Amino acid sequence: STNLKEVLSKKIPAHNAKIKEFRTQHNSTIVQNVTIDMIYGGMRSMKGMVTETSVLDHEEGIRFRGYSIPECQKLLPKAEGGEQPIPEAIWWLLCTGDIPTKAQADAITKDWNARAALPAHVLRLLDVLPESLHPMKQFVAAVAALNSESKFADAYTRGVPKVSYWEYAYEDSMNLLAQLPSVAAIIYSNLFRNGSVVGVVDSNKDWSANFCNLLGFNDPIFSELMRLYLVIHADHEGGNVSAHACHLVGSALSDPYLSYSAAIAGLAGPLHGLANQETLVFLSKIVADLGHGYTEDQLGDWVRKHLHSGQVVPGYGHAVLRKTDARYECQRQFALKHLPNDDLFRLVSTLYKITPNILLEQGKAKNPWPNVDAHSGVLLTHFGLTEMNYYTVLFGVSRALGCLSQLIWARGMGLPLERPKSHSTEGLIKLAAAA
Ligand code: FCX
Repeated sequence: STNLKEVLSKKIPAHNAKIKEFRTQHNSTIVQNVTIDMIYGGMRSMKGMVTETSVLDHEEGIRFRGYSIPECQKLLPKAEGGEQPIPEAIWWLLCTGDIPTKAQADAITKDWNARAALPAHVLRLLDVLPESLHPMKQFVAAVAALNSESKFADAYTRGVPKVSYWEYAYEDSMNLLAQLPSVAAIIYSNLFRNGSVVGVVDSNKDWSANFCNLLGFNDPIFSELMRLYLVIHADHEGGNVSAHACHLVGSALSDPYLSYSAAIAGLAGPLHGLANQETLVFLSKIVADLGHGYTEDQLGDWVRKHLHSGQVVPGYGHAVLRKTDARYECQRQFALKHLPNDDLFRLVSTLYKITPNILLEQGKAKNPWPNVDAHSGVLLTHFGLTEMNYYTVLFGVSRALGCLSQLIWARGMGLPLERPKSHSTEGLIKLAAAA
C-alpha cells in the first residue's frame, strides 16, 4: 500500500503483541545497575527509554531502523535526477521500519503538499514577532501556535479510545511536517529578505525542493544538499535533548505541536542544535584573525588559545559518539564532490586534521572527533545561505521527522507518562550508605 496510515494500522498492533510477550517474560529482568555517577552525570549511558526509530552506536554512528547513512543513501528513493534520498523516504522508513518504494515516498510528497497551508493567525504571529527575536525562538512560538489545529487535542477532549490516539498523533504529525517548511521560510524571509520571497508550494516538487524554493534558492545542487541535510539530521535515538523533550512532553498527552515545540526549544541550546550556528561563528573568527593563508601550526595555536579562554570547540565532542560522526563524514563526501576548492571547506578539513589531537592533549573531552555540526554551516554558506543564526531552524525542520515518527509510535504503543524518580543529595547520601 502507498497509504502510510494503513500500513501503520497493521504494524502497530503486531508490534504491541511482540512487546506484550517480551514483557510477560522479562518485566523483572535486570539490564543495568544505576550508579551515583549516572545520576549526577546527566543520566549518561543510563538505559531508561524505548525509542524504535533509530539507535546510535558510539563508534559507527546512527542507524535509522537498522540502516546506516550510507545504506540509506544507497537504498532510499531519490528525486528525479538526484543522488540523495528524499526526506519523505526516511519518514516512511522511520515510521514503518521498511525501505519505501518510490511510489510510497511519492505518496508522502503528495500528501504533504496537500496539507501545507498555514492558518491565518500563525502568519499574523510571524509577522509581528520582532527582528530581535532569534529565528529558533520564532520557530518555537509558531509551532506552538499551530496547536490550534490539533486533531489530537480535539480527539482527547472528545474522549476517543486510547487505542486510537496514534491515529490523531499521525494526522497532526503529517500536517506539521507539511507546514514546517513554510513556517521556516517565512521566518527566513521576514528576518533576512524583508518579507519578500516566500513562494508557494508546488505540488509537483518534493518537500526539500519546495523548501528551497520557498527560501528563494533555485540551484538544484542546493536542493540535493537540503535533501542530505534533512535526512541526516532527522533522528539520533531517543535520549538527545530534542528527542527526549518531545517524548517527555508528549507523554503527558500534550499534542504533537506542543511536544515538538518543546523539542525545538531544546534544539536551540548551544550544546545541542545551536552548535551548527556556533561552528560558523567560530570559523568566521578564525578567518578574521588568520585569513586563509594560515599554517597548521598557526591554526593549532589559535584553537589552543580558544580552549584556554574557557570556550568549547563547537562541532567537536559528543555525549555518546566516540568516533567521527557518520553525519560529518557524509557531508565531507558531499563537499569533496561539489566544493573541493572552497576556502571554508579547506579550513574545516584542516581543523579535522589538528583539532582531535589538541582536544586529546587538553584531556577533557571524552570524544575528540567532529560531530554533525562541524560541517553543515560550511556547505550552506557555499550555496549562499550565509545567515548563520538561521541554521538551527533547518535542523529543527529535519528533527521533526524523527521526533514525530517516534511520537506516533509512543502513542501507538500506549507508552505512559514519563516520571523518573529524583532524589535530593541528602537522600542519595542515605541511599549510598545503605547500599
Ligand atoms: N571543546 C572543548 N571542551 C570540550 C569539548 C569541546 N568540543 N567537548 C567536551 N569538552 C569538555 C566538556 O566541556 C567537559 O568539560 P568540563 O568537565 O570542564 O565541564 C569535558 O570535556 C567532558 O565532557 P564530555 O563528557 O566529553 O562531553 P559531554 O557529554 O558532557 O558533552 C557535548 C557533549 C557535545 C555537549 C560537548 O562535547 C560539547 O560541548 N561540544 C561542543 C558543542 C557541540 O558541538 N554540540 C553539538 C553536539 C551534537 F552533535 C548535537 O547534539 O547537535
